[in-house]
Amino acid sequence: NEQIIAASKKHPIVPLDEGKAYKYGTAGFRMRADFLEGVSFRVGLLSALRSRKLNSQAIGVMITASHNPAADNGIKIVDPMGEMLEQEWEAYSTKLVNCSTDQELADTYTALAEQFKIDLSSPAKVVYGRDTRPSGHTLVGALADALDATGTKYVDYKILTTPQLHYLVRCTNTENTPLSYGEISEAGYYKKLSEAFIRALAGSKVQGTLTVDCANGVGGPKLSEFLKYVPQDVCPFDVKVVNDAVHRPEVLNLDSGADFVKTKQRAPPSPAPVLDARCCSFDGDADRLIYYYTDSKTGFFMLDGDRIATLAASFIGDLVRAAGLQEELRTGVVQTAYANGASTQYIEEHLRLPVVCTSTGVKHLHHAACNFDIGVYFEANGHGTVVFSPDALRAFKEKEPQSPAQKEALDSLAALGDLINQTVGDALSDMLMVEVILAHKAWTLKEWSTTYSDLPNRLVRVEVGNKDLFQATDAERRLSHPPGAQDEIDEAVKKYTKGRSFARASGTENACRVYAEAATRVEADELANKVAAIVR
Ligand code: 16G
Ligand code: ZN
Repeated sequence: NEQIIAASKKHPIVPLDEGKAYKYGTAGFRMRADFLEGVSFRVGLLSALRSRKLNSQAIGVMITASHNPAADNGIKIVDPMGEMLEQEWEAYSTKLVNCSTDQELADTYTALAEQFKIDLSSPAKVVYGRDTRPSGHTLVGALADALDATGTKYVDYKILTTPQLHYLVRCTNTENTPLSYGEISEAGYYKKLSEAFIRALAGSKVQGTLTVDCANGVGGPKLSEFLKYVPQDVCPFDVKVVNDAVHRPEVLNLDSGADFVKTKQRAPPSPAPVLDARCCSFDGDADRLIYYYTDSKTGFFMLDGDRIATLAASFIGDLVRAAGLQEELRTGVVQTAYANGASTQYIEEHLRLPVVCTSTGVKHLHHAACNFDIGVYFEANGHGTVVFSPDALRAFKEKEPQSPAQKEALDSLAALGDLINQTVGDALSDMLMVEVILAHKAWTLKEWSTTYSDLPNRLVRVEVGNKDLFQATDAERRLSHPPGAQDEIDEAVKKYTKGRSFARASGTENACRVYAEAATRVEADELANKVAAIVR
């Protein structure tokens, strides 16, 4: 305890304004970086406890603020299989971070250890990485001091994308087991992906050039590194990496990246859009992906998370049938209330697959997707992946094919199982999946975009005094509080053809968000404004 107190003095916590507390939110602790040094130290203490609680398995810590401005940063804890921290422990980390003195911190740490019967002399391990933000350097220093003070072994993987860190955590904890996930190194990640990419293409050729906007974040250098692992003679893959100025931290996420494209509904101004070019954007830590193109007649067209989900579900659904596994394996799609109603209808009626709706936040979607043998999940904002159950992966490898076509389908499914990051949404891995599917179907983005037509929709951010007054149920599709609000919303929605609208409190800022869709642009806007007025 002396050691913890002495080390903590070097990384004091910044007191917040009266009545405010730090909170482990949807994406961990996230705010202006100057507040986070003490937080990072305390997250180190918590990760050490969590590792010891889970039989010395490695815990991951990722330092990133994703698509937020360069001056922000954030800290997230990753559980042993590469999944998000268990929810109950979010509360313990919030508790530890909000201790007001070093003594209270040390006492709370000891109390948690006692509560969970943790042997503080057993081994513990933490692995961590950070994005390209300059503040990350100080934050990992504070983290390492906490790990030293608690006798925890650690590996500093330096600069990584968020999904790479998730990958490394899973590899570390499955080494030399039947669940082994890959070589425990950044190079191992590239090798696994490039090898699976070639296998999944199975001779199909990627057409034309793909332009990848990397938001001037960590995805740029990592994508360039990955490309060195793709032998151009075997597998021609023409990628133009743009917005990769990581040496200029002030331009991170500036007028670029997946969040910019999704919220502004337009291509990044730089480089100047090229007509009909196949483009995609990563976000600042490369866990979100959005595709788009600009047509000479119809202008900008975006293929967001909903489109990626439908593309993946349609392709994988066909493969499962071709492999004769449709009776054995349950395939389904998980969305949030933000998914365009047209995409949901397309999946249910055209692809004939079940759709589950969950609350916003990757942990909710991921969890629900794991209830299927093949679970496709994407948020409309471009974060998502496809998860395969152990039964599914076994079937791909062990089922005896009865025909060459069936063998081909089984091999493709096995390759996708290796290509698609099983731990979390991964822009690089998802991009390779999309490229594989487009290559197999010989589709351009235009052909992909004609599978269904989106309902016009509008998202409004509403400033409210206290967003906690707004409580939602039914996967955030209905308000239970304040009383009466939902009845008013229902009244408004009834008046519109194909109308759908909901309001929910943001999990990341003090505001409410209103989403509305309807048969026409004018109606969607009108409905959004009406519901915003009800909430305001
Ligand atoms: C976080 C979530 C993201 C979600 C967003 C919603 C993770 C890793 N990230 O960024 O999935 O879409 O919050 O923000 O879970 P909101 O609650 O402010 O609308
Ligand atoms: Zn991100």
